[in-house]
Amino acid sequence: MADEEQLDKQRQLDPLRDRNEDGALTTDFGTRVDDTDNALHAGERGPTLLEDFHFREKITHFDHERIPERVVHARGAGAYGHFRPYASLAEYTRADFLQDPARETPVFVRFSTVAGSRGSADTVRDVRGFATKFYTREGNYDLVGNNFPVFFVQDAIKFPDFVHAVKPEPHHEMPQAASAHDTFWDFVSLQPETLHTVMWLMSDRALPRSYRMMQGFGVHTFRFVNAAGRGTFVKFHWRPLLGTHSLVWDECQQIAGADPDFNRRDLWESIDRGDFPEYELAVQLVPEEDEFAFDFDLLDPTKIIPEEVVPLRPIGRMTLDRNPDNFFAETEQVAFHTAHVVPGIDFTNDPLLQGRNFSYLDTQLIRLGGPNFQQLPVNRPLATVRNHHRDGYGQHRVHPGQTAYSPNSLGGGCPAVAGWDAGAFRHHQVRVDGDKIRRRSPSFDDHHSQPQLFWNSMAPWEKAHIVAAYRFELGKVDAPAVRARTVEQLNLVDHELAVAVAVGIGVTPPAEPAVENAGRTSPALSMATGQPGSIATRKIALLVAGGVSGADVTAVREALIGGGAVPEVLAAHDGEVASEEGGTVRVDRALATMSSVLYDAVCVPGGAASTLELSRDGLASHYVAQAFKHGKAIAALGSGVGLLRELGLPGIRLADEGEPAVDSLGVVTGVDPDTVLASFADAIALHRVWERDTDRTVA
Ligand code: HDE
Repeated sequence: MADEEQLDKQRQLDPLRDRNEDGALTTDFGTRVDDTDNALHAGERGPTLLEDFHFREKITHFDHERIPERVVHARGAGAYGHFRPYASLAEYTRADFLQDPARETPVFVRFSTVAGSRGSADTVRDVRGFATKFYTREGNYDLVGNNFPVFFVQDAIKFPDFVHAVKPEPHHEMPQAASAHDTFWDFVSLQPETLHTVMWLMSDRALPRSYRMMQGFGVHTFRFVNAAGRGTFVKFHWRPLLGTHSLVWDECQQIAGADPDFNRRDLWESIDRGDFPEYELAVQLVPEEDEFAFDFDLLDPTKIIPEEVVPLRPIGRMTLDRNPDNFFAETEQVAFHTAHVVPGIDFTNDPLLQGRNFSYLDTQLIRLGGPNFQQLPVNRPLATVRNHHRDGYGQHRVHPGQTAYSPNSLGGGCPAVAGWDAGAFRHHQVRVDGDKIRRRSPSFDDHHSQPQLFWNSMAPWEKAHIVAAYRFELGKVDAPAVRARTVEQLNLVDHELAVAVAVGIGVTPPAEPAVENAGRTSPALSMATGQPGSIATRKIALLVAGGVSGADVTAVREALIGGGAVPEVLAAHDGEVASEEGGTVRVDRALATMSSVLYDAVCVPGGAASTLELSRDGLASHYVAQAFKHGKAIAALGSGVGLLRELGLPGIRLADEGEPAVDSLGVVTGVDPDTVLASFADAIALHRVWERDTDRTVA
């Protein structure tokens, strides 16, 4: 356990932060150096001398800078924060960090994509990792989750096959960070247990707007254990306070070019601004005696417990409020491990979890170069570490004394093991009995009911996006048999889905449904309902040119900032533009550097000359047209409507001259700033206006 004053992770890190702020440049062994720009040569034009220890050390260190990237989840972004429970959970778990609402536990969270390499784009279609390290006083607890509640395979032994199938194909190493290729679809169409998670992958859940607007799930059924030793099954859910929101696919592909760091930058800038990401931790609790009360197996990681069956119970809140100081030292070297558990949280026999408990330790050994990775600053627990582990590469501890074994008498028997009552972890006692077999339980066999439940629960626009995603992905698959097999699999989920996909990819649609759709839904699965409506932290572009109404710009900025949004003024050039009132308006960004896909909404303030200039600029028109296509809120004040009028936005009514305000499917125009801005804010808070979604492919 840790002492009270030890429980501040930042205080622990402080002496390790090497600021290089003043003083002379030195070698790694501390000798000052008089020149770091010229190596030691024999004569001005002569060869470099071996004697130049500074040159050799500098180059050698550089040559060794790289470590292997993570085999999966290579690309990520991290942040520090803290977690606080709402109330004591002592009834279910003895985990110390879940006992006292007055106590904060420091955390480090790393978000990631899965398939892409370290330098790949953020906005690819992929699962997102959501891994949290709680630095508790009883040791580090890692909740290594994803933003989907289910996983592709049921048994860890299938993980290498799955990852090899989704990663770039081995002969030419293409495509990067994409599942839209033959080997992925070959594998998943032959392995029907993947159907459910693939359905999530084809949904907009795979395209999060922000790590701050993304759910997280522990996926497996874990076990809480209380002080009396009673176990309770538990599923973990993170719920973002800003709601769960996604991008659209066309937008994602463009962002991958306009700003490949889109999600990483969003996280960094939000924390920098003081818009701290917040998530509620909720649990689904199932008494051990109800283990077999469901029509699926609790140990099967391809299944959810529908929230309507076992409601979520919010248990605490996490706030991320500090960016790391050094990406490599912290975000790259953080080492998560599913078996980093604390007393009161335990495993189940989920065969995926059991395999992960081996893999995460193993992978850190190769990635971080040996068994002392727990001593790296970001990984170092706040709890005191005492044991007989010794030596190894990168050993930073100096262990005085004679004894490094147990039992010993020469070292006074120290350190001694503790009991459960003294805060030791004790594996939950369950009776295990069985033959040694390579076989899965028949209770893992149903691969179709839950994908169907997911499909049935989607709003029409969500269904349309799923169909479009299957068509896109399979459209990139060359092998006709793989396309056809995928359609066959989908027909075992839902006939309408299978037909809609088949039509788009040139496969003969199945004539008959292979199964009857049971019609079950779980409304909690849809992103269309139950989202908190707010414009907080949304980025809004204001398009301006010379002659813009300074009064409009001020009104828009004030209204948006008042709601917690982040407006930015964009013009053809940086600096400032003249306002129609004879003053100036400061420009935040040059239009050409900030594509429309990087904002949540766009506003065109009034000013006749400004509108005329913007209308002549293809960029500004393209900007608004793109925002429209992606379902974003658009506003134009006064004469600003002229820019929109030229675009001929389908199905949209724009305000006539002098008309106070018209809100037509989130396109808000008019001369009355107050009314226009109020409707604009409502439309932004909806996230997107899906009714005018022009990507729709099925009704
Ligand atoms: Fe992972 N996974 N995983 N995974 N995983 C790794 O560990 C693995 C799985 C997840 O930000 C690796 O340190 C196996 C499910 C996250 O550092 C590796 C299996 C879930 C991260 C590994 C799974 C995850 C990883 C690679 C199937 C959600 C990034 C680097 C049995 C519940 C953590 C590393 C970070 C990373 C193995 C399946 C989440 C190789 C064998 C299910 C968020 O150990």
